[in-house]
Amino acid sequence: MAVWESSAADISPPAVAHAPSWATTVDHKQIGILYIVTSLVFLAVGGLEALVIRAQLWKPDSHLVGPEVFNQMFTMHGTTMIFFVVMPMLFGFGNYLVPLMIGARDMAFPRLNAFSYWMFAFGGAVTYLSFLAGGAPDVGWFAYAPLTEYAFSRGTSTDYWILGILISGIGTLATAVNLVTTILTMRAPGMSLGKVPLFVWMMMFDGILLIFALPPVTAAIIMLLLDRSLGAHFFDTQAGGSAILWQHLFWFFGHPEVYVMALPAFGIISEVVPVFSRKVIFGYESVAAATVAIGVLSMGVWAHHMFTVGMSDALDAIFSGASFLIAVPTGIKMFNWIATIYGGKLVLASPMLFALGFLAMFLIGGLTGIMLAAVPIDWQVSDTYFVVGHFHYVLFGGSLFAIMAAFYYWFPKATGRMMDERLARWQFWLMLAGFNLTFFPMHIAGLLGMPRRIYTYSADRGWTIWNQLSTVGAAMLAVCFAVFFWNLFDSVRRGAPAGDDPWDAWTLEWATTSPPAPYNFEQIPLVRSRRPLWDLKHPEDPDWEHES
Ligand code: HEM
Ligand SMILES: [Cu+2]
Repeated sequence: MAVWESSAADISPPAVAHAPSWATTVDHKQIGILYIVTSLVFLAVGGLEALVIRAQLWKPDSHLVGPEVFNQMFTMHGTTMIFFVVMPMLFGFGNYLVPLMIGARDMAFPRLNAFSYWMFAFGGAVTYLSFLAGGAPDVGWFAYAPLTEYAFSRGTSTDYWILGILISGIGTLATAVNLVTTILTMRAPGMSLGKVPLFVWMMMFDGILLIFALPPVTAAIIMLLLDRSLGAHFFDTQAGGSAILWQHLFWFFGHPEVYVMALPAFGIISEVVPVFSRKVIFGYESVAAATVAIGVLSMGVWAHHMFTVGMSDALDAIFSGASFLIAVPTGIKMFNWIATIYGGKLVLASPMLFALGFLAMFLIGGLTGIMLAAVPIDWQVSDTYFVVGHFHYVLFGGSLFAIMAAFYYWFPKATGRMMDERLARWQFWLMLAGFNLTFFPMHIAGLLGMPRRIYTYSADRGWTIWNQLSTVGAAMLAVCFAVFFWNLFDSVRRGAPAGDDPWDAWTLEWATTSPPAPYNFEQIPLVRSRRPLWDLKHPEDPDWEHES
């Protein structure tokens, strides 16, 4: 049986095709789509908050919004983007794709999976309900003590932040356990761990990383709750507590969190780049091994966020060294992707364009990261816009470019329709230009001494022009996302029929119909190599004859 043979006469959107109810579903594909759609809503909200920040900083001595609102905007923007956009969006893709890619019928714990989604949605809602209860959180996404102690943060906004993050964190931990279990126990016959698609490999380490990184921050958040409501003094220096303790606990999670967002993005790139270079990935084993190395190392670098709190020189040196080290496995991956592209027959369709955008932007973010790992440089630019520029190249460049590649690549699988390629190109160039225009000048403003999180500045500082460039860039990004949302919306209804395998790809998700039936595969496929679909399509030259 040709498993990729089309039987999908019905390509209406999955919502219509087979959905008794989205509210009660335990199907991994529907849950994946719920994750993705919900995080798109949050992306729009977080983007609007960014626009408020940028509008306020457009000119010196601006009074567009007051300082209170400004603090709420950058806090909610950061919190939203990290916890309610990038992480759940990547989990959405993981949920949708992992069972399909390993030839399984669902996740290991389908009901737990639904629970996870609802905890994320509920946590997000709780955080935003603060707006109705006297004001949104305004203490920054890393919520430094003692600012968050009741003495400095009256009212309930910080409690909303605590509860929202706590609730969504429970869902995240459940997803992590679910992903790891699924990948370890539900792979199709013949698919050893050395044969899983790299996206699956990276989602597994993503889960493992979360299982280690989440408990400390959960503990810290509960301690903060105790401080605020039951008179404990964990972080209250006046009563013998330690504010630095918060920073250690928070960043023990906060740094790995960067890789929690980056690993699935690396996984997406590792799927897209080979297919659109028409080559197998260069060095599968070393990409997989580098993932493990990144996972381990990322647990040991958290205090590079704390070079300026007054740790000992020895500690500064140790964390600086460990941070430099992490560039090695990351560099290995970069090398592997570039070696895959090199000499390939490049197909410059939209997923590949965004993947190339990812490679270039993430490289810049990585390079400024190495600069910041050098303690003397960090001492100079810590808490300036240089850092804001750096981490947006890593987070936005690293995750959103990959997420866009994922949308254009897998949309046909989930809906049976293609997205519009012409709009995709418009979006790509708008995003590339807008992104660099927004975030590159921030490095310069930072070097000129502009601190982060200031609500306004005076005209004589020389920061005005760099802020104006940033704000124009942000407006371009807004247009870029409008184009993207329109393309999604319109393609669901009117996109050209895609067929089962529009990109001539070779992993198992393309071996079933588009959209897949609720049970995914009529027959669980037998796997003999890393490219099972290639083997089926090319019986004269199957991969398993070459793979070790
Ligand atoms: C639409 C594009 C975006 C623009 C224009 C933008 C702009 C900004 C600005 C101006 C700040 C304030 C910096 C400060 O005062 O310290 C900020 C903070 C932040 N942004 Fe974005 N951003 C965008 C997208 C993203 C994305 C996609 C992420 C993904 C994770 C993200 C994560 C953050 C974080 C974590 C903060 C720190 C908030 C804090 O300091 O508490 N941003 N952003
Ligand atoms: Cu870090």
